Parts: sequence; C-alpha cells; structure tokens
Amino acid sequence: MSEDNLAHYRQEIRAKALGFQGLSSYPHPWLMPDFWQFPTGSMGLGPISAIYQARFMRYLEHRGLMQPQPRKVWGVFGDGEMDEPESLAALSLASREKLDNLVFVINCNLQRLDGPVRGNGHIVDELETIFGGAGWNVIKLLWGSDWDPLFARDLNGELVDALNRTVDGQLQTFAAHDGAFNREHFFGQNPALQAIGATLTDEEIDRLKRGGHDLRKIYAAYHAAHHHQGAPTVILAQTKKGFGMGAAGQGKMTTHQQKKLELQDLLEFRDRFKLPLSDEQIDRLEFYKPAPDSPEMRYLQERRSTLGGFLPQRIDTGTTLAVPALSSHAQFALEANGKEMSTTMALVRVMGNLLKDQHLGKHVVPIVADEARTFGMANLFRQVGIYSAQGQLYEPEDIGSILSYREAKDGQILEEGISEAGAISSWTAAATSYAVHGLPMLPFYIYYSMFGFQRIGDLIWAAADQRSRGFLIGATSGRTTLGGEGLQHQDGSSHLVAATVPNCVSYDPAYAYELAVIVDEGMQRMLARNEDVFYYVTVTNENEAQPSMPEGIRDGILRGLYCVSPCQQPQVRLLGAGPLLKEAMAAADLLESAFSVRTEVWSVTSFSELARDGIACERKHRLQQSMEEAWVTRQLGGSDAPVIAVSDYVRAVPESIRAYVPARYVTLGTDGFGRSDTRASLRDFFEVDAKWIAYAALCEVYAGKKTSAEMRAIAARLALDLDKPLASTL
Ligand SMILES: Cc1ncc(C[n+]2csc(CCOP(=O)(O)OP(=O)(O)O)c2C)c(N)n1
Ligand SMILES: [Mg+2]
Repeated sequence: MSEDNLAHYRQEIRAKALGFQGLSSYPHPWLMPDFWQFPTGSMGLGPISAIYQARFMRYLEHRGLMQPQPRKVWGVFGDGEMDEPESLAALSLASREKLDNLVFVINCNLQRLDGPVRGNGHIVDELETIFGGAGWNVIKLLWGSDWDPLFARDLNGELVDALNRTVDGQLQTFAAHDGAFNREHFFGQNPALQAIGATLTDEEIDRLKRGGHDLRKIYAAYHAAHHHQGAPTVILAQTKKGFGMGAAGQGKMTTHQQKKLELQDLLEFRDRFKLPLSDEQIDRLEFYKPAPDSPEMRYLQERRSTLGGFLPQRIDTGTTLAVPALSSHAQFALEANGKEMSTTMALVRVMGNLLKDQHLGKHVVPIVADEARTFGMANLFRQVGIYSAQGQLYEPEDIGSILSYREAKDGQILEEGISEAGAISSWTAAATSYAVHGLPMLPFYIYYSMFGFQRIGDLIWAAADQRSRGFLIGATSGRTTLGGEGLQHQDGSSHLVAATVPNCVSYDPAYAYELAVIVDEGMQRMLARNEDVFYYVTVTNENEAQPSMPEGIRDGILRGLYCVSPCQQPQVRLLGAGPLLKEAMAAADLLESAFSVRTEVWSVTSFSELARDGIACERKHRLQQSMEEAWVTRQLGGSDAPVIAVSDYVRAVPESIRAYVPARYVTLGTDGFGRSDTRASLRDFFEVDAKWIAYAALCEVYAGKKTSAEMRAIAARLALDLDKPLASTL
C-alpha cells in the first residue's frame, strides 16, 4: 500500500485518473482484487462467511482436493455487529464440525454507532455465554498488563467486584474521561479501591489499558487461539472506541461520526503515541514512515518475511478447467424428441452427468438447503454422497434404497439443512475457491427461487463483490408455475433483482436444450475463460414435452431472444419467457385457428441480458455514433407488427427492454401476491395464460377497427372476465 494510495483513501475514481489505485473505504475485492479477499462491510456477513470458509477448507481436505494445512480463517468483528442475526446464526455449525481452523476476534469496545451496545449490561458476558453455549473456546482479553499489579493487591476482591458491578455504559463514560475523573468516580467508590488507586498517578490511571490495546496480552490470546484444538475460538477483546483520540473522540457517543481531527487533536495524538513528527509535519498531515534501514523497519520487514507476506492477499492463479463437450452431458436435452421432463429434471441430469466427468467431476459442488428430494436429486446421495466431517455413525433407515441417505467424510454434496444463509455462504466459499485456494470449483446451489435474492440478497451481493464463479439455480420458480404453494413461495421478482447485480448473468429458460446451452456457456466463461461472472438460472417443476434443439439458435439463446415459430408477414409477435413460452405458443394456435391472425412466437431466455445489450448499444450510439443496434432491435426489426411479451415475473422484467423494441409493445406479468391454486387458475388470475395473451394480441391487431362491444364479445368467446379486479390489488 503506497503513500499515494493511502492519501487517496475514499477517492477511488479520482485516484485512478491520477494513476493511483486509491484505498477503498470498505474491503471490496471487486475494487481492489489483489488486496482484499473478503468483503465484510455489511455487518453480519463476515461472521457467517468466515465460518463457511473454514468449513469449506475442511471439505476440500476431507475430499482429498487439498492437503491438510495449518492455515486458519481469522474473522475480526465488532461487538455491535454481533446483534445481526447472521453473525450468530452458524456458531453451532462451527463447533459441531470442530473447526479449530477458525478464530473470531470480537472488538468489544462496548459501543456501536448511536451509543453503547449494552449500556445497562455487559456485552462481553453475554457473548461469552452465547459462544460458550455453542461450544466455542472462549478467550476473554479484558484488561492490560498494567492492571495485573492492581489485581495482585485486590486481596478481598473489591476491585473485581467493582468491575463486575460497572455496566458497559458506565465503562464508556470512564473511557471518555481522564485520570482524575476515573480516580474520583471509579477508585473513589470505597476505601479499598482508593488505596489501590493511590498507587497510581492520574496520568497512569488515564493510561491504564484495556486488554485489546495491550500487545503482550493480545499476543498471549492469539497464541492460545492458534494452538487450541478441537473447537473454534473466539477472543473477546475489550477496548476503547477511538483509542488515543483523546478529548476529540475516545469513548464518545459520537466517536463513530468523528471523521477528522483538528490540528490540536492531532498534536495530542502525536504526543500520546510519541510519534517523531514536528508540528509542521503534523500541520501538513504527513505520514510517519521510518527510514528503510531503521531498526523498526528492519524488524517489521523481517517479521513479514517470516510470516510469508504483508496481508492475506487475494491471488487469482488463472488456473483454468477444461469444459466437457456439450454432447457428453446434455445430449438428452439437445435431442429430446418430445420427451416429457421439467427443466429442473434436466438440470439435475446435466449436473449428475457433470459429476461423472473424469476431469471436471470432482470440482462440481452440489449445494442444497434441505430440498434435494424436492428437486429430484436424491439419487445423487448414493452417487456422490453427502459431506459429513464425521462420516455416517448410524445405519440409515432407508439403507436398502437406491435413494438412501448416505453421509460420508468424502461426500460431495453440501446439505446445509434449512439455512439459505448458510447454503449461500457455502456456495460463495466454493465459488471463490479459485482465488482463495488456487483451486477452481463449480458450485451449483439449488433452492426455491423465492428464497434467494429476496431472502439472502445481501449475501449474493457480497458474493458478487468477491468475484464468485458458479451457478445459482432458482428452482420451483415462476409465480404461476409453482402451483399449489402460497404467496410466500411463489417467486415473481427474483429476475428483477438479479438484473441489478452487474456480474450476475441470469436466464429464465423454457426448454431443456436452452438450459443445456446456458450451462455450457456459463462453464466456458467461468472455468475456461476465467471471467468474473456468475449465473442465475431459474428452472421449473412443470413437466412438458421437450423439443430437440433446432439448428443455428445457440447465439440467440445466449443473447436472450430467438424465434421459435416463424411466420410470413406476421400480424402480431408474441415473446414468451420461460414457463410461459408454452402459453404464448398456445395463444398463437388460438389466434391462427380461431381468428386467422398470423402470429410469430419468440422465446425470451433473458430479458436482463437483452436490456444490458440495449443499454450498451444505446450508449455507444450516443457517445461513439455507433450504428450497431441492440440484439432485440435487430431481431424484431423486420416487421412493425405489434409485440406482446409475457413473463412469469413482474411486468418490470419485460418492461426492461421497451426502449429497444421497434414496434408497439405490450407486456404481461405477474405483479401481486401469489395464491395456492392450480397453474391454470393462477395464470388466469394474473392474466398471463394463452387466452389472455391472445386477447391482448387481438386488442393490438384490431385497434381502431373494432368497437368495444365487439371486443367484449371476443372476450366472452374466450371466456375472459373483463371486469375482474387487477391482480396486484388483491
Ligand atoms: C448491515 C449493515 N447495517 C448497518 C451498517 C452501518 N454501520 C457501519 S459501522 C456500524 C456500527 C458498528 O458497530 P460495532 O460492530 O460495534 O463496531 P465498532 O465500530 O464499534 O468497532 C454500523 C451500524 C452496516 N455497515 N451494515
Ligand atoms: Mg463496537
């Protein structure tokens, strides 16, 4: 970290223009890819990520993919941060799996932003109980060495009693005041304490250190943590917030907001820490950096080289993995010949085949949160086993079955139980393994699509920051396609959120062959070309006859749009996305047969990829006068027939391409709360089934030609209720 980079802290855009990197304000691997490994700026994500990173190291070791090694995961967190539910969510997993490769250091400065963490209590005691109860090795690092002689004099325990009685809010007040105040209000409480206080000058009282500021005690705590075996360790380090900031900010309610120090405060800071800087140097805000041959620098350099470097760097070794030929694992999808299957079944079959691949197989990491059976993955239990650090200590009830629940120390499936936060943390550990361990892995986390971006979106955002590579599979997706289950499960929004994550490439495929091509391209980009993208693909549980893949459409599938049912001089064009493509196809049949309307049908595999392409083309036109048109503009440019788009997601998803559609454009979507009912009822309710699509198309085709009475008659013929309320208001 050069001086220039430090001087350009929080200015990473301006710094770049000046030829520097500039230190980012929070640790972002996306912004400083060699410097930071893990983004922990969003409170609570660091702790759960650290646990699953440590667990994933064990997984790689137990599967024989990585030599057992003394490396540890160190997580450094705030005491206020421990109030985030995610912070404590996986503590028992860490002890259950005996993760002695994991150390938490919790900086217990007793404060957060607005005030004390537990003003009327003791956060250290509370955390000790929680971590201890969860089976962790707890090390309390409370008082500095200068307290040792005071405790030695405390023969009747008055000092210990007084400390036990002092709640955190009061300890903060003591931190914010000087020696004289502490003598009067702390040591002045009774004669025994007074006597202990009398052995110190006011300045010595002022300088009494809390454990987390005492290098010897820190060393002792870290040493003990480093050598502890059989359980993870937490070090509860008591400190003062704004340590050494004196009257300007130590222990103040406003410490966190104190973003700069005035000259006088800086001079005091210099004196407090005996920095060899002149008043002028302080005035010019110079850094203190000892000369390269000074004893300090020589010592520091020597320690660094013994320890193997300066910071745990993020190292992308650029290792690539060969991607097996599409035909080797997805022939069944390319030549489906009308075979009935759901896209979930197709995905699981592709994954099962990839797991068998001689080279790639061992890198595949299937991850589930107690839904393997839901997604038809139970056959993988036998095939590759469920990872368990202890193996299987029991005979499973279903031992004779081919779907038997088989746990094994070298099992490959990560079965995370009912924890989406845990499962995504596992996914991220696998998806960043290429940079953390120099070992590329290919994780597939398969989950109810509603419980991804909506529930653990911030963890996905952090995974994106970390340049994760892998597949997130949103299964049982589609608001009207997941029939039967209620509004909490029926997802109509994940594609909208996915589109906002810049390096997330998302698809909503209709057919097994589309899915196969998308997974193939994803593997090419992430494993063979080492691109920093990850894929979000939704699959459904609706069985349907799968067509074989026509020639010449690979590019269209990947760009997001291709024609599935061309027509000469169409009067209307239907864009069907994912599961609703079949409704669009049925609508086309209806339009042709009942109304003699020439209809063309297109499959939209990704509105977000189309929109991104449109945005890029539009900008290129504006800035570089480029004449290149967006893919969707080019594809639909041959006609001015109206275009009707239908998606099983909210309308904002198909709306995202409106600017690039070169014709009248109408969108249908599933805004509103879901219902538990059949697919047919749901699609009628949200007005996205074949009849509603056909009616929307006829409204365009007959615009200005038919009276409203005639349109009502058409609706009646289609058995549509035009007076029903808007679904999103119900
Ligand atoms: C999810 C989330 N919510 C809010 C914030 C804003 N924030 C940044 S630091 C902070 C307080 C941190 O307190 P603590 O964990 O005690 O750490 P300390 O600064 O005291 O070391 C908050 C609320 C955040 N970064 N992430
Ligand atoms: Mg704090």
